[in-house]
Amino acid sequence: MDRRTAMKLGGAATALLLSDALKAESWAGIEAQAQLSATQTGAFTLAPLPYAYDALEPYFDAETMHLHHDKHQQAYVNNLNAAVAAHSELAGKTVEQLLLDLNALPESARTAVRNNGGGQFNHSFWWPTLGKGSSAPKGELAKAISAKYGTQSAFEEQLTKASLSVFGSGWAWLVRAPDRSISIVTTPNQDSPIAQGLRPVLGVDVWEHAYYLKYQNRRADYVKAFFQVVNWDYVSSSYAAMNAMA
Ligand code: MN3
Repeated sequence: MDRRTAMKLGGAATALLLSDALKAESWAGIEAQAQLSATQTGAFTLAPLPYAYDALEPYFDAETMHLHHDKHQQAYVNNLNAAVAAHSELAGKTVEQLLLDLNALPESARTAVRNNGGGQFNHSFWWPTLGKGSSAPKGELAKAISAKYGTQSAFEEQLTKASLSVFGSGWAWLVRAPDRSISIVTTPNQDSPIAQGLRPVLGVDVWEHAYYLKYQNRRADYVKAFFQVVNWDYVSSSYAAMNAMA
């Protein structure tokens, strides 16, 4: 099956094809990631938000969402395109392929791809995990969280603690390792868990651009608000899809 055929078959098939090509231990059928995988031209693009800019009000304000998505993520996309355009051997690679083996990249592109490819991947992963209308994890994810952390509130406390521990800009994540274990990790800047072989399940963007307009320096208030806008239905089904595939 060639890539064009895989694209026509949709996200899940594309993800499987990539898994094959990369001999990855596991590959999640996460919709946002599959959409990214379908970017075949080397011309990375900014996908629209999967909801209205004001959909997460009053927790995440519309103005922040506009800036965060339209300006910050767009800048990552533009810079990633520029970095890849300067290296013909990188043409056609997906953002995941670029991030999975940063050491294989030409040294002159490595930092730009790490930062901007990470920014593109992390934000594209992130937007669909947000939304309103579901308040708790379900199914396999609910079981995994209670096995590891005891209760949902204990888990949220741990993820909050990790979010507050990030010095400067970065992310806190719930990740899934190839052995199916889950854990909480942090990454600096736009480093992505996939570069460490970990699949993100849930992330908290703790860059000030995510919260400064509304919450100023009060990162703790922002993280509290974050838990009001997690789309647990989406996150739970993405997690179940990871388990189903590996
Ligand atoms: Mn951000």
